[in-house]
Amino acid sequence: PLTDCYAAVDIGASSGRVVVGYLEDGLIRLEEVHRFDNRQVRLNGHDCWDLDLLGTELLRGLARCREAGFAPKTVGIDTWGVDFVLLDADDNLVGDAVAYRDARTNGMYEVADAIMAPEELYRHCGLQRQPFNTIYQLLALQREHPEQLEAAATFLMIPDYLNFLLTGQKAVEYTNASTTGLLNAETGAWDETVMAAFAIPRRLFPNVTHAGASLGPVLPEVAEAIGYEPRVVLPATHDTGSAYLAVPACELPAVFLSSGTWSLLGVENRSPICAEPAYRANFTNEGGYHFRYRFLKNIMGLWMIQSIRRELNGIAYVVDEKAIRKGRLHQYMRVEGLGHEVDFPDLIKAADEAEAAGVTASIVNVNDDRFLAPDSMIEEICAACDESGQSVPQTLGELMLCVYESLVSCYRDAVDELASLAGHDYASINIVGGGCRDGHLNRRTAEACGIPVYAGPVEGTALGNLAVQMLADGVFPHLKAVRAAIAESFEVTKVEP
Ligand code: ADP
Ligand code: LRH
Repeated sequence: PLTDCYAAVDIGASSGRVVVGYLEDGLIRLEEVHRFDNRQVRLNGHDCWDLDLLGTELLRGLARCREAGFAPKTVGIDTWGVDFVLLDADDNLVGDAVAYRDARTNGMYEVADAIMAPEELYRHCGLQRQPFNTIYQLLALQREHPEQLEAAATFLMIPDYLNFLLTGQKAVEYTNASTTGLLNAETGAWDETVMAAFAIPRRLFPNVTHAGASLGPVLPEVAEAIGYEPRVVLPATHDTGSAYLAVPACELPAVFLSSGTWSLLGVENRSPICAEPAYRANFTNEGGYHFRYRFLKNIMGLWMIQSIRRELNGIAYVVDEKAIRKGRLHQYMRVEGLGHEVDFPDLIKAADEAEAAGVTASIVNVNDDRFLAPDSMIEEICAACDESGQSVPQTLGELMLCVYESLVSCYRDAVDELASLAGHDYASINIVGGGCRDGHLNRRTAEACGIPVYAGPVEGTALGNLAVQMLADGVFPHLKAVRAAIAESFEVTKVEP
């Protein structure tokens, strides 16, 4: 097998994949060896991640590397942010891995604000206020299951937990830890003032470890199961942190957009901006690789499109027989005569046709929390149009146009906010992630923002993950060199406004 290679395990909220990366004639090559649908399960009254599924797919994916003729030297795991597990003193799980869209954080803003004003919290952590930030999840846990916090010995985030399964080592990686709301944005260490104020036990949190560090070889039983013995190296374990690393930044100054379940739109800075105007614009400062900060806005993103697709296909978002509230076949917008499940290209086609027919799109505020986990995304969008006195979508095309128009108007506002905070305009938007395969969205983004869009690479996140592994192995001397190799190795599509 080829041993001069690296494996990225990149797990987003909607799907996970294992991608092998290696160098060939100075260019970076990728081969996807495994892909699976991620899902949530209803456990003990909450929507939770299926840790068994994640563990199984992780091992299956690593075994597939070997079957495809690779025995990667190192493996790196990244996932979505904010979510965590607790382990007891014997390293057994305490409670479930509750997922960030679960309703347990309802009402936690009020609880938190009574302890510390949100602008004060922002001065410490520089994190965009969102109901699912880890800090609010921990406050919810304090109220519902204080005994779990008492029984716990270690807090690990999802990628940290998967690393623990592979190696037996417990480490919390910095980029993902920066999505908790408990890390100090300036120092990059756990913010003891914040932890003390919110009575979050500091003892649970291992000191943060940085991307590039090695956790050592996989456990013997893992090596046996997958057929080789890689070391586990920490990439930027937050998927958005990995994605931003892989942006080719074609026309400077560039706005970055990591486009997947979420649209993460922003720029890379050398220091955090925790001042009042950034707080008011609700931009986040997430920790990046090697002293970089992602100054960005979380925009509801393609989650809305994923939800419409699932709903039309009658697929539950949370696996539970009783959970008909999510994922029932929508009565009013069946796609007739397709002969197959509705897929993204079908939805794009519906939008293209409505646009060609001259439909005027209604616009909703995509960042309204009502769209985080509605019972029916289609009905929620229609209700928002109705409540704001606009025409209610009657066809799939009208619905899709509404989503696209609403998304790109939010992109435009975010680009404008960035420009006014930075004091200069931006020349381009560089999109990476699954969403950059959406030609309708790319074109409308360029039109709405009035600057060119550069779309690609699609597997930006896996690529950013691999980049750090290659840096750790000395394949490239520094980040600038890997970024140059990425720009040379992958085709990027330019879309003019
Ligand atoms: P995540 O990592 O958050 O799970 P991805 O980066 O895999 O998300 O992106 C998933 C999104 O990519 C989907 O929601 C969809 O909007 C878009 N997408 C995937 N495949 C296609 C396709 N064939 N055409 C257009 N868009 C697509
Ligand atoms: C994108 C992402 C985003 C977080 C959200 C929970 O996958 O990591 O950066 O805010 O998921």
